[in-house]
Amino acid sequence: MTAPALTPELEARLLDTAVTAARAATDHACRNRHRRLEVAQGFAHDVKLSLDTECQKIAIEHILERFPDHAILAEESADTATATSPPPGFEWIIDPIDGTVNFSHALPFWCCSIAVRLAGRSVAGAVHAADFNELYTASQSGPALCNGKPLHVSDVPDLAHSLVLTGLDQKHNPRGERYGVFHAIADAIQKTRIIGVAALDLCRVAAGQAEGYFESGIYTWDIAAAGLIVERAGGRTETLAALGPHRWCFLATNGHMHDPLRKVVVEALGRG
Ligand code: LIP
Repeated sequence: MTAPALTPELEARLLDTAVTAARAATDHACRNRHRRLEVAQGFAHDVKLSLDTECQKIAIEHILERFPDHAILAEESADTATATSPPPGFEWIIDPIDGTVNFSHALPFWCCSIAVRLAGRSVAGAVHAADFNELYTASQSGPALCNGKPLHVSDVPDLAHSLVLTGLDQKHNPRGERYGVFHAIADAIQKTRIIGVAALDLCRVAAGQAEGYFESGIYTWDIAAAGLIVERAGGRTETLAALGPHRWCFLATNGHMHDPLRKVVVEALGRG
């Protein structure tokens, strides 16, 4: 089956739909903030909120109203046990609340991330960080924007002057390698930060506020929209390993210090 044609008009409609759906999801989360502790499922280092599922439903309704025959891959309903290939046509990738733990603590570092892929490649994406009033967008042939203003990655050329956003994969990687990689990155650069919201971290790389982002294990819905935003802002993204269904070891940078950071990460991962 051949992939459907992506005209400029369709690209614009897809982006507009990603924005509308992301805004609708965050609007629901904000209006129901008083319910932020309603837990659907608890884990040792993570949580699923009732609002995750509700916001996801709202986003899906907005998308299917406009594109009823498109496929959906969404965090709260995804099958993370069975390996599947992306469909040949359009597929929407939804993280209704990225940074759920932050949201549940009333920390403002959370967002809704929505991307649409064609044959497995992101062609449009929106990240809405409601508490910062920041809407990040990009499309395959359009610029990366924050609230309509162009984004560009930083010019910082080397590790010594770089700030890198990262995370600790506590849920899926209990063996301790995560601390080895963290130490290696921390020793090589100016500063690391763990903010706990991958999509927004990547948008901050696109905005030139951080030079890099690395996580040893992260899901497709955390990176599908913001990875495109980094690329359209002039940065570089790279999947270092496929870890299982929808899960990746992932690096994104301003491009200038990509190879040196990649070397640090790969060597540390190799040491286990
Ligand atoms: C979270 C990410 C965070 C990562 C966590 C988790 P969620 O997404 O954004 O950066 O370190 O492992 O995946 O679960 O809040 O949508």
